[in-house]
Amino acid sequence: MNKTIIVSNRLPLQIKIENDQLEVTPSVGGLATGLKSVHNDGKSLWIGWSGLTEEELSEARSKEVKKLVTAAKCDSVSLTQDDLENFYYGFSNRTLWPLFHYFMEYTEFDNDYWESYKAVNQKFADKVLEHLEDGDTVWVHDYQLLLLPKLIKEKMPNTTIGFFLHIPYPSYEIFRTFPWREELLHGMLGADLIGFHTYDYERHFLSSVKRILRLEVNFNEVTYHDRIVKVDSFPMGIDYDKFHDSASKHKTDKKSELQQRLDDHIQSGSDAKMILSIDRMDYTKGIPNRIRAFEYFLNKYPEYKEKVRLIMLAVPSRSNVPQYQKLKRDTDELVGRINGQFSTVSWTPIWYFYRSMPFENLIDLYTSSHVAMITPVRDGMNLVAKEYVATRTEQDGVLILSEMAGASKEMNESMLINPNNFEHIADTIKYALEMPLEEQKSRMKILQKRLKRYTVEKWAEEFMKSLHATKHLGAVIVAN
Ligand code: GDG
Repeated sequence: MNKTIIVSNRLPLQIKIENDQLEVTPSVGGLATGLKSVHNDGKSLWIGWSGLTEEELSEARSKEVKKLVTAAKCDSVSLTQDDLENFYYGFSNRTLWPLFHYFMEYTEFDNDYWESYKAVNQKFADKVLEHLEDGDTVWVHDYQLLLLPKLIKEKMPNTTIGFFLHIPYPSYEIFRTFPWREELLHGMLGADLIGFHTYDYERHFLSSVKRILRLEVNFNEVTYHDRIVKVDSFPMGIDYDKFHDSASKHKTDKKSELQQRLDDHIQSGSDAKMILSIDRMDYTKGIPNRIRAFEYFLNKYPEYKEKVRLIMLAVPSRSNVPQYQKLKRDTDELVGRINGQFSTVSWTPIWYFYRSMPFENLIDLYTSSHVAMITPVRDGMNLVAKEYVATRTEQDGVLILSEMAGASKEMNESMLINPNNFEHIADTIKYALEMPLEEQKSRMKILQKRLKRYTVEKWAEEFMKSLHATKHLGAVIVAN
């Protein structure tokens, strides 16, 4: 029986050293959930990095990790501290991440980073090739592994390879500035199917392929050597039932301390309302803009003072990259300034948490907030927006969503805003806070129906179906 190999930068397990002991927890992220059906059914293997560098692993410990990883039907790629610095924090997060999110001013083109990126992609390829047999299928994930499809295809041309990009694909005008643009495109075109979250990303990619490589493109098919590469959009969903059911169950569970505090706030005034935002602390998520827009709202509509609170959960991320450190300082300062300026003895306008929270607290936040304000300046999809909607079991609540998030393409019934237009955001916050229940429900109902239908499992299923169908495309071009 042929197998499916999933490849991503990180494995669907988190391995840490705590008190000199290895600690393993399964990842609860969207990708791990979505690929459960692909990974658990039938014959499959997941390849990725364990989270511990070679320097952190003694020989004995490596064996222990190997055992844990094998038990979860995985195999790990061994990375050094230097790989981590140059491939991960360097090329992946200081070059590709900012460039693909339109942050040209943050993008570093560094040859050492590039060399490391190529070397680490080769390490992943070697690991895949160790396991690969004729007729197997490989699904490669995300921007850390753009060169991998080609490295596999060159050695094993009969392998069916899928690639999915979780972040935006930028317009040609941005992508063309990239010094290694041809190599990157050839790397991706090693795949038989290339998937993006939205049709726009797909179009941008095809335009780069046409203009940079001068390849023939027919609708969404690229003729590449003796093959056809299919390009398509697969908007990623969430595990709808998990969020919806947790929110229903949450009503009868014993209240957490956080929930108690949230209830106290809501009961503090007859119309006290909460606006929620949750993101990784990342400059693409538009955190400072959101705080400034909230300040603008309080100035423009002072009658809302003491009646509304912004709850902001910012999860620490990539904190050794300078731009992330600056973002953290700017955010701290902005929150401090606004709270200093507006607070009263009984009211603090912004509750700011810089940490991650357990899943149950996330549900507390989603279910207690009248409005969710998800306003990235650029975001591949944004699953938080979808999770908020899934937890609204009474179909009340309003989602304010940035047009710059991939999710906006499927969530027209939310209140769409441009994250740079504070005037419009302020008016939208007011509208959301005053929206009649009937309108909230009619919007939520449609949003929920769509999310329930196109879940993350469905996303994985559709991608795999489309990937297997490409076998037929290969046959057509050979016959011609
Ligand atoms: C990338 C792309 C694309 C957040 N805080 C906590 C927590 N979370 C969970 C959320 C959500 C996930 O993390 C974040 O997903 P997003 O999609 O919002 O954002 P990225 O991490 O930037 O993901 C993005 C995604 O890939 C998938 O393709 O949508 O555009 O940038 O699931 O619930 N979970 C827990 N505690 C927290 O404090 N337990």
